[in-house]
Amino acid sequence: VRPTLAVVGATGAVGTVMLRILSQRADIWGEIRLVASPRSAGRKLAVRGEEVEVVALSEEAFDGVDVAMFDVPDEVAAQWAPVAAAKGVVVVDNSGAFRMDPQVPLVVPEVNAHALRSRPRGIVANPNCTTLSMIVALGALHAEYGLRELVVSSYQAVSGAGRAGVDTLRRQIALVAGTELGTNPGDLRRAVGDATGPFPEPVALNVVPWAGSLRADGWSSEEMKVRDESRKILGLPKLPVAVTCVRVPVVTTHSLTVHARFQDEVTVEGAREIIATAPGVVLFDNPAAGEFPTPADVVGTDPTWVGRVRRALDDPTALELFVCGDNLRKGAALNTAQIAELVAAELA
Ligand code: 2RA
Repeated sequence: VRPTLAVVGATGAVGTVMLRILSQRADIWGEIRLVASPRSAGRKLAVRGEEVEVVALSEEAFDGVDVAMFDVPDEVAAQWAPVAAAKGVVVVDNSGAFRMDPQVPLVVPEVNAHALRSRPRGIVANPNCTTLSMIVALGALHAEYGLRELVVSSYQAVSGAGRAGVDTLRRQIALVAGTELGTNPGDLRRAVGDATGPFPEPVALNVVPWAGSLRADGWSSEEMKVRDESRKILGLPKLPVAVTCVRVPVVTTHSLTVHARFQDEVTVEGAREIIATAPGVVLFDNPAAGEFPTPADVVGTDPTWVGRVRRALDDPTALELFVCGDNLRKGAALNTAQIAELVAAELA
């Protein structure tokens, strides 16, 4: 019999993309049960071409379930993932609740599928979308060259902050379109007023050097996630990682600039070949023809796109890259689906 899958958080921003991905990928599942907050119970959503009624999150919702994907806030996952796991369900959790738990593997199938073997809590964690948007490319380069240091800046899409993020950008764009706002200090902030949604500053016609919440010494939670999760996935617990996370007025697809230093000298030709042949990565790098990845082209696609591959001018062991990945697909739903498929293959 084919395994039963539960999608917990089916009505959210990532849940919506998940249902689309489940409809597009090889159909390995028996029942797909859609689970959400009691507020959404009774709604009908389409998956695999069928309307499925959403059931409320409860212990019984996990009866007979083999694998459950969680796309819910941290506190909901922290409460309910152990409930599901106690019933023998393998949980693939996309929240931040368990990622750094040493008893929970943090898995990117192209990079560290082997980590799936040990999951004593019955929970597997899916990385944060910013980490995921670059780590497949970096994992491939690390396997060949041995990573020694990372310096990263992100250009994060507003859908990383969920539906509220997208609604906020759209509202602000409507407010500023056709005006001369953005030409005097503070004019954008005054026009937008309190309507900054999940962001601390206007995001339309602006860039905001902040994502997440405040951590020690001025770091943001998003920056700490990129550092901690990259170390865990790559198995490099002491990797020096310098990161600044920035929100930009893009709906979906995170971009990153990466300065990656390796053990020995690298060549652009070698790096390009690794990137071009790595599973899940696309090399799109011909600046003479105006070709490099941008969110406008990458959104809605599965791979990690890499362009602007250069050797650092002052360090023959380092590369400079520009990387784009759809933060809702590989950055969230797709990676979760890939992990769940690996677990399902074990159960078969
Ligand atoms: C963001 N990475 O883009 C976060 C969401 N997990 O806000």
